[in-house]
Amino acid sequence: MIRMYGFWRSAAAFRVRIALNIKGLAFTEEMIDLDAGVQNGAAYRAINPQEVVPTLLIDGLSLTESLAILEYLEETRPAPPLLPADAPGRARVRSLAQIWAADHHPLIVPRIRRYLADTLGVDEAGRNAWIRHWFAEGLRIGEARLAAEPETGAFCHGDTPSLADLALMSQAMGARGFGIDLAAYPTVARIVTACLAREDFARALPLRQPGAPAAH
Ligand SMILES: N[C@@H](CCC(=O)N[C@@H](CS)C(=O)NCC(=O)O)C(=O)O
Repeated sequence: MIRMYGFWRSAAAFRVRIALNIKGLAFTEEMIDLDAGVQNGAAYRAINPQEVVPTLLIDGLSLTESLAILEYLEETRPAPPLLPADAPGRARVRSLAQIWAADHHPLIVPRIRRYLADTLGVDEAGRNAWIRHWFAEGLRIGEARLAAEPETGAFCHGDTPSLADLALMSQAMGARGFGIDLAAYPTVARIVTACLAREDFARALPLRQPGAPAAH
């Protein structure tokens, strides 16, 4: 059985949930309450010394870092593929995925928010401005590329989902949660709509996980 340590709101866990769903892999998820600081306790630190989610227990391994986990799933469970068959296509998909997962997501995680508040004394309004700025930057840059590049199709790369869509969705849903209107990014908004129409993406949504606030 595949097990994941995650959290309902975690963008990184969201990416992995989508991939597991697309590949038809059954899994259970134990929620590590990031708001309560459970990730920093001794019990979870023994599981993941980085004190972050996700951690994926699979094939007798304990894997961390969502992009590494996604690549492992792709190599060991290649169908259906989340990377294109051609090297230039794979380079493009990885490049897009890293915009959101490696450049922008790390700027808004709880430990960064805590440092802004506790060490730098940034108030809540300042912290929210920071978070919205970096969400918007990721969407602005993504929109510029997706709108201009001919490889963009119904999804970020062609007409089937790839790792780029997983990373885009994880940031776009977070941005929406912070009141950013995706309509300002029409290609992004169109791809988000296409992803949301799929059951494998929808079932992985943060607000559909145990512990999430009830939708209103
Ligand atoms: N680059 C890592 C990011 C992991 C990460 O920062 N996860 C967040 C939740 S999305 C977390 O657990 N944060 C805990 C904290 O910052 O205290 C990945 O993609 O897996």
